[in-house]
Amino acid sequence: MTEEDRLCETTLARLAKDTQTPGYDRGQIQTGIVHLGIGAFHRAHQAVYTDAVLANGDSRWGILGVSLRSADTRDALLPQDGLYTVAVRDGSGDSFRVIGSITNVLVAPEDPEAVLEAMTSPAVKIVSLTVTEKGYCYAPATASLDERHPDIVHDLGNPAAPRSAIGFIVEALALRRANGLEPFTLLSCDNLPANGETLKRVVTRFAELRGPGLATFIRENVAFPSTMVDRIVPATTDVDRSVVHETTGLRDAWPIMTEPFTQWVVEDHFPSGRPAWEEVGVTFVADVDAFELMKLRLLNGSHSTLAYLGYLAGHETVSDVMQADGFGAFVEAMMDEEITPTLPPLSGFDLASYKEQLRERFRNPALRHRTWQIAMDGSQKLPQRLLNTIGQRLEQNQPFGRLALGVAGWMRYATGIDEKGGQIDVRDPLADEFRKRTEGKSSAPEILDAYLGMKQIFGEDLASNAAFHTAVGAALEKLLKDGSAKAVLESIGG
Ligand code: CS2
Repeated sequence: MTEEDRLCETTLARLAKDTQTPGYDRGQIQTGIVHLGIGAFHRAHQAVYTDAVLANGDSRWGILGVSLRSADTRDALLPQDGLYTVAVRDGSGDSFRVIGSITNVLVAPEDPEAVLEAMTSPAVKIVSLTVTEKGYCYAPATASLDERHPDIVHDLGNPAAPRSAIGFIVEALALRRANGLEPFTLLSCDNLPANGETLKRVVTRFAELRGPGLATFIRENVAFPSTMVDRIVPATTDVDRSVVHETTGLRDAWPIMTEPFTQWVVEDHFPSGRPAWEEVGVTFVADVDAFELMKLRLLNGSHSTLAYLGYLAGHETVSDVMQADGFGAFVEAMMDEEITPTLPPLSGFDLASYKEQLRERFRNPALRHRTWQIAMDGSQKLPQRLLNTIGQRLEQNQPFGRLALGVAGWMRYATGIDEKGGQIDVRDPLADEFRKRTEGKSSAPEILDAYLGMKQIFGEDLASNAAFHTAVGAALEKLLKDGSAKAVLESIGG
């Protein structure tokens, strides 16, 4: 591979004709947004909407991306002048578009000061985040700041050289306040219920630990609109890189693979201004909660359930799982009978087609979305994806056998041993604790109790609820005895 065929400003003209390019003068773009957590999802979603705003002629909204851990994204994108390809794929063919909205990428651990400097620039009006659930440094069951989290302890002791997103945000707000600059709007784009409020809760608590004045300032002056974000973005593989190279004619070190569907619903509360995202497909609403719950419970709840049960049944991707006997019917019944009755009404919204479309998206044969990828960080995902829904079913005194099978699937998966006795590479901030708690235990009641002791996931109420105990215990028993494929078939009466 030569440098001449690498995607960058000077090679853009050589792209295959049907590849869409930025089409605006990138030299004129200012940085108006700092984005923390510049992973694949951000590059398939917010950066694409913002690219369209820049193409509409408003050059104030370039994005400076920050990686909080590794240098991979910076190393891939900077030699390409921040450009990258988004490949949109479904069964009917692929389309390719080069995105130009990223103006720079910083790697926080290498130079925290540079990140703070970017965040305190007067031109920056928005700090957005996709740092995943664990990036909020909270206890999953309560979504309140984990004050013993090592990064939080570190950042309280070293405010000028933080490690966590929370530490960066609070220090940058303190500096802006000291410099007489208006604060930025904080825009959480992670899959959490009431993500704006959650961010506000952890940020103000952290600020309180630094000193009362700062916390009051933040509470009174900083906007935290909530958002619902949606687009399926599997991890990029080398095969994907080759496809992009062959089709577009240029080599991209880190292209993004995604689906045609994309959705962004945002609360319209941006006191310092925002891009005209409404002109490029974003929906602005007064309150996003009902959308967020719908998406988290129907899409992400089903996704996680399919990931655990599908992985255990030996399936590599979500579309493979959807083709396997019984799984499609299982997820449909789970959505209709167990999840839908827990959702707040959304007037004028066609929920039946939304659910049908979700299953169609899961079946997308062109996306190789690995069950293993979705299975990651289950301890951080379970409460908002499955447990809160179950909590509501319990209040309604209604059955929740399929949701319970999803939770049991996670427990079985997190033991680290698959149905054939092979190792599972369990990625989770609490993976060590799972191992310690379940080691040497083989019966369903023992394993169940080991997990339910983790109050940071299950909370007090659920862990001690007899009906929950019985349902998840029975599901786990079935999984251990019969395996996932059979348990799924039985739960749809097959
Ligand atoms: C997935 C999500 O990996 C996961 O946990 O459930 O990333 C999902 O693909 C997105 O939320 C879709 O919007």
